[in-house]
Amino acid sequence: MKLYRFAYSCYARFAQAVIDLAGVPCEIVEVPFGDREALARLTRGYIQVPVLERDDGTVLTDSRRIVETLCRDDARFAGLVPPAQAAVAWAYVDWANNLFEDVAFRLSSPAIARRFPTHFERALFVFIKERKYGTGCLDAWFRDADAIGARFEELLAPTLATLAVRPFLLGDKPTIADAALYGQIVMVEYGAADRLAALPPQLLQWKARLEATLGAPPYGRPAREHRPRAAMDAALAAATAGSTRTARLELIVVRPAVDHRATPAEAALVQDRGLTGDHWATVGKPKAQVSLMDVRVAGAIAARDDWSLFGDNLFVDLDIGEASLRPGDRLAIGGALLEITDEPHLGCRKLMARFGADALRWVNAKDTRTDRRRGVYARVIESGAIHVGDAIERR
Ligand SMILES: N[C@@H](CCC(=O)N[C@@H](CS)C(=O)NCC(=O)O)C(=O)O
Repeated sequence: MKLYRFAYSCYARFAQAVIDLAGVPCEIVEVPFGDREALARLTRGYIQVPVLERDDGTVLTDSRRIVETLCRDDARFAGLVPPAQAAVAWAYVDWANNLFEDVAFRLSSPAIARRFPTHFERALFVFIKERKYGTGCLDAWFRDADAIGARFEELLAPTLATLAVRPFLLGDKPTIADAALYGQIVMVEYGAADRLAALPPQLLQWKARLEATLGAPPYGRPAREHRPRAAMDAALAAATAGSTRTARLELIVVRPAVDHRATPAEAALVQDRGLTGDHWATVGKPKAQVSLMDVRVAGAIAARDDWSLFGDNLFVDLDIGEASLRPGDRLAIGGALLEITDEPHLGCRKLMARFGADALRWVNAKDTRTDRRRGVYARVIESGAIHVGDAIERR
């Protein structure tokens, strides 16, 4: 099945979490906020998310209808609404997606508006909100963020009391109620991460527990911190001044599916394909079988725990700028041999969604483009095993 979503959408994330909790494979399709032509064609005119396209071709809209239908028709979802708790589970879902959402979206929307990659998308988001809530509503919500935040905490208090005494909302296992809360929490993380971080620890502990059952972390989330350009400049300058290059492989990131990540200590590179288990090895371009990113740049943008969000495969302590690495140059890592290609690698809307608008501008800046801050693509010339810590040698 395919789930169409916006990354920030609480309703889409609710449906996605339900599907992931059931362990059902699902392709996530990121819908550009400003271009919903494909969505409108698929649904014959519905342009909100989520939309679910099932394997038999049927199309479902509206998160409640999607989740109801899956839990009713498909045995794989049965455990997510235990019959003895069906009433309370659905009541919590409806509370989370209505009353609680009404506060959570006001808290998140001012920053969500700023995170769209195009002026048009930002303007469209503001236009839609102002049409519904009046001119200047986003500015007012930004101004009133403390009061809205206080109401958010008040509404969340009973949930936190429950999570202090049991692992998930209705017991030992996650249900649709946890999925609905997760949708709201991801939206707030997207738009007001600092408010979330300031909440009592049981919420973040629950979130980590739930994410551990959703699939390989970090699960398409935004980075914990969006740094301003000056901070990235300073961090890169400090890293460059302080140490010599180790020419070692520091991190391996495998992407088993869209938004899913694994960071194994060892992996295999396969000739003319890429990293085993990485979905790009089957669908990627021949000149972009694997991507390499400089750890100094990655460290300037984000904490190490967030590096896998870049979507690059090999994090290397190596100068990968054009002056030292030309297309056609070869690098031996572990038992494998790579060849640098001329496929351009630039930051896109996903990078902005995860690391912020400043990070996107910073990696794509024209005056430093030849440094290849975003990374570089390579082909696999010889198959072989690679390990974190392997030396990287030019051949
Ligand atoms: N009742 C619907 C609501 C869906 C909804 O409001 N989706 C928002 C994203 S969170 C959307 O698509 N908005 C499009 C727009 O504002 O133009 C559901 O639960 O799926």
